Amino acid sequence: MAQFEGVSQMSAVHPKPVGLVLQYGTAGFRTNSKQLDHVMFRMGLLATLRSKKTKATIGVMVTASHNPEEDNGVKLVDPMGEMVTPAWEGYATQLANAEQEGLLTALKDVIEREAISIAQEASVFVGKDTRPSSESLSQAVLDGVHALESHSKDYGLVTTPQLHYMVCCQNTQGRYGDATVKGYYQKLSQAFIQLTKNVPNRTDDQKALLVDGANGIGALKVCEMETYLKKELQLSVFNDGSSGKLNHRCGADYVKVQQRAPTGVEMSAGERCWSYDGDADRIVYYYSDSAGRFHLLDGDKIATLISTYLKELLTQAGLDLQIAVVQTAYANGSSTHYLEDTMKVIVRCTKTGVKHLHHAAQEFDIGVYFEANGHGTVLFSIEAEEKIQQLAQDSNTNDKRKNTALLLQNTVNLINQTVGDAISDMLLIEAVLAIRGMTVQQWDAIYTDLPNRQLKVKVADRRVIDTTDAERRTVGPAGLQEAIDIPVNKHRQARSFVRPSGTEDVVRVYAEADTQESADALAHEVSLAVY
Ligand code: 16G
Ligand code: ZN
Repeated sequence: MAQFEGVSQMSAVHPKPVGLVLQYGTAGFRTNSKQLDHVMFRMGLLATLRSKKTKATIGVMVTASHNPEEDNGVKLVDPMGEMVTPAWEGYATQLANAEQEGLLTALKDVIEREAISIAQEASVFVGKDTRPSSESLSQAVLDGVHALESHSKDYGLVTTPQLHYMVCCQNTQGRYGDATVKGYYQKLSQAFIQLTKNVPNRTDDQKALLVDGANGIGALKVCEMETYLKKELQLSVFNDGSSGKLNHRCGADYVKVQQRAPTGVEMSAGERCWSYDGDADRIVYYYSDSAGRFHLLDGDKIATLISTYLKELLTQAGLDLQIAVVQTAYANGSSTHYLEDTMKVIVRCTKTGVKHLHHAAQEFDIGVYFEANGHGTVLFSIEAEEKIQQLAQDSNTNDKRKNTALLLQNTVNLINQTVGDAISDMLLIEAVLAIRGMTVQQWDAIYTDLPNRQLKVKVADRRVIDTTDAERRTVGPAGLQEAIDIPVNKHRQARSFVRPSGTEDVVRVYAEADTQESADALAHEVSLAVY
């Protein structure tokens, strides 16, 4: 078939290094950018097949998020903006690893197994982050799409959540919004302005924020967004990519793991600051107090702030909707306690990786999910959205309930439900702080984090570690869990777990305890058990 000839010809331009084996991991393929050209071309092919199969637009995002600038990566976005299914992750691995002469066979195998009609039209949206390698790698994706004679739309430089949003808008015929970057800014900024317009006496100080753009796409896009906000937020953007290196000593991952401020941000005591990661799907807040102590407000604090706000609104509106918070093993023990015991909301724990949290959050009327690293969003069920809308339009409702329903409606519009979105999360957090008249210190004081420490351990083969109970315990190799339990039992309020990383060739160790010294010692003792 002509199409397969096109694939053969074009794949010769994007040859696979013989013997190279890569795996579609937690967040797609991710490795040194020099090894990825053939993978990108093949993901263009696979996205086209997925589009033919689903009869919908599929997204391909070229990014390696918080990894160093030299790395790159790629992930596929399914029709509603969600991650692709496990079977297709398997096809992605199969296609990426087929040697040059076996590519057509591998491709035809997917077509056969999925009973794909090759004549079906296809459409693929492509986006990329600001890494120097992203330009040519996204061209390789487009080459793959065109080799199968499919339609493509190249969004160029966008954040990962923006691409997810475009895919969802396109496949819902605009019901979710316009599939344009401008449409995205308009929808979010209007919702933010509506939410904050009745907040009395917001001073310039309350509107001012410092931003660490991680020298990446987030910096670029938040500046674009700012013009739509009509001075309702006043941002000072640092690490905007004009001089520094992407994610180097800055960005959400650095701040969270190192528990310190990024370089390049001039913060004074009490000022609200936040950091994005390299593709702007994560956000963490922080400030330093008058004694110069650094305070981090991570994904757990964000989930608490948002779920408290939503729960209050639901009570005020008299809406009987079930709200739950989804976390991972990394969630600080204090946050889980606070949510369960004080807030009385349902808390679920899943494995690391957005797809797991997203899936769990879909089971509730309102599912707030955040990883401690700052990746998260809120999902509203169709029924929940309908109930909110009915109440907002009901002429028999009293003014107070109606206003609350309108707040809820604008909150829904402000949230990018397709995936965690640092720009949308930031606007939501700012709106909640403004509506509740809270300072960042008051937000921080809702509960006190247990001191914690994360370490990485390099081992011969990290895959020998097998976990259970949402990665909170190990079941292999034999004896490891017992070796972890011994030091855990020696410390107070202690918890620790280990898991193989899905993005790096390391084992991750997490420990928390009543003091920083204890948490550090525990992390160290547990890493010795892993060797
Ligand atoms: C990826 C995941 C993130 C997870 C991280 C864990 C997505 C979109 N991203 O960045 O959610 O926290 O991996 O990395 O799923 P690790 O397995 O190396 O600890
Ligand atoms: Zn990211």
